[in-house]
Amino acid sequence: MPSKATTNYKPQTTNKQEANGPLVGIVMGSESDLEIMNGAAEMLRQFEVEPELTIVSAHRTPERLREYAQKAKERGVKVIIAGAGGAAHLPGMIAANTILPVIGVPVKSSNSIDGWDSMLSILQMPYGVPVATVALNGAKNAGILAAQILALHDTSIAGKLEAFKEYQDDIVMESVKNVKNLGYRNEFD
Ligand code: RP5
Repeated sequence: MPSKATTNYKPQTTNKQEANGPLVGIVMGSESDLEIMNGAAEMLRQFEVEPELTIVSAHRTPERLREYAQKAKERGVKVIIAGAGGAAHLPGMIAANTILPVIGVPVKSSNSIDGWDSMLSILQMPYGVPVATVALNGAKNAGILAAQILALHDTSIAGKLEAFKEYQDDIVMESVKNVKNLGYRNEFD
């Protein structure tokens, strides 16, 4: 039998954001979107933002969608990332029910026709209800964009984004060296 102390144990977190509730909500139409949408969560963790992540289906759980979108702001969420495939109405319908910024991720899913269906469903929002749409399967960029929005009011996240930019520069410059070493003419560097 575990002791009372053991059963009452709750993991302590040093992450201020985790203790205060999620700043970013990641939702997706189906568990089958998780492989792609996990990219957004992984990216955010690189900036020490622990998002919440769950399934909300525009078509299969319309009431849950409404409740999630309408309660997100009062729960302290600042940005919502929504991903779906096929007839991808989730990001748009989330945006219809909140004033929080919504980043849409078109997912190439089992029911997609090449992903264009999902992309256009998310991209072609009518006037008044914007969704910031990233590339097909671009969940990682959605994570970065969400971090950039948070960084407007968080110098710690801003610093991590600056470091990330420098890292990307370093990676490309490494490739420049590699290609030059292969013997290609380059009088620029
Ligand atoms: C969309 O339909 C989901 O977002 C998913 O991309 C796609 C297929 O869903 P499942 O049939 O795999 O649950 O609503």
